[in-house]
Amino acid sequence: MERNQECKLVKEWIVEVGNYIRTHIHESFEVAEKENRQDIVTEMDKKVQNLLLEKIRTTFPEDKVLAEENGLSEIEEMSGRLWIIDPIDGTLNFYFQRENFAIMVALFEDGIGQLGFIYDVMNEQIYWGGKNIGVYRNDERLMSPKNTALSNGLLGINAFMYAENIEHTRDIADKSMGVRVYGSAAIEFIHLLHGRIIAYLSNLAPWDWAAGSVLAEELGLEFSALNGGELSFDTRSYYIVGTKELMKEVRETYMKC
Ligand code: 2AM
Ligand code: CA
Ligand code: CA
Ligand code: CA
Repeated sequence: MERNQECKLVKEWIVEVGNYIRTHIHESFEVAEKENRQDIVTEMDKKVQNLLLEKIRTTFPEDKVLAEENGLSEIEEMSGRLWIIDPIDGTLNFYFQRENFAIMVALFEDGIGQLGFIYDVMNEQIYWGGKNIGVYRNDERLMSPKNTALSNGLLGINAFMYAENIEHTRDIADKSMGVRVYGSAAIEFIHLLHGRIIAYLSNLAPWDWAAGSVLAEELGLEFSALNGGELSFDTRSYYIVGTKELMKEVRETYMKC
């Protein structure tokens, strides 16, 4: 299937599943704890993942899938086509606020990001695009955000990393104009694509950073592990994405490699 056609199809699937969430948004959902009491999964997370999975498996039976829920969170190797799914990013926001959450899907080929999709379900805005095809919000093409230096913009951060100064998070944040915490990696990426924040630092699993990284890179932003090393598809990593100017300063001042 051609890239364009593939992109259009996946966009339609995500919007359809997002519409399903919106029609059920005022219902109560069963919820279960995962690793700790703040780490929860609702029946809607699982339902959304299954709906997307079914469509991917039917249309692309050869492709691999890595996804947060239902035992699909490990991958043996990165060769070939791999879909990475976060069915609901910002589950705590979904559960307590019924907004500020998103569906994220990415396509990687041989470990390289090709397509990214972030659907802000309650605002009905889909951010999509990929390598050499640009980045769009619904039908509108986004321009690259300004290449702002660390000292001139706001940062999205993980509050725990700030509090504990993990990998110099607080040192970096204190050089900026201020920090923001939105509670969803997807929502942070959306602000970043629009230039409303100029970097995002967090402790993320691959499904948290995959789609956003593809879109950010296409708009001229850079991403890496916060210690300068490789990002892992096997585990969570301290992650940073930001403008080139900011990343240069962070690399030169704080990264070990
Ligand atoms: P999630 O809602 O899909 O779990 C909130 O802090 C942001 O970090 C969300 O994007 C959340 O994704 C992500 N996150 C990743 N790992 C997390 C964890 N162990 N606990 C809470 N949030 C986590
Ligand atoms: Ca989760
Ligand atoms: Ca997530
Ligand atoms: Ca999730």
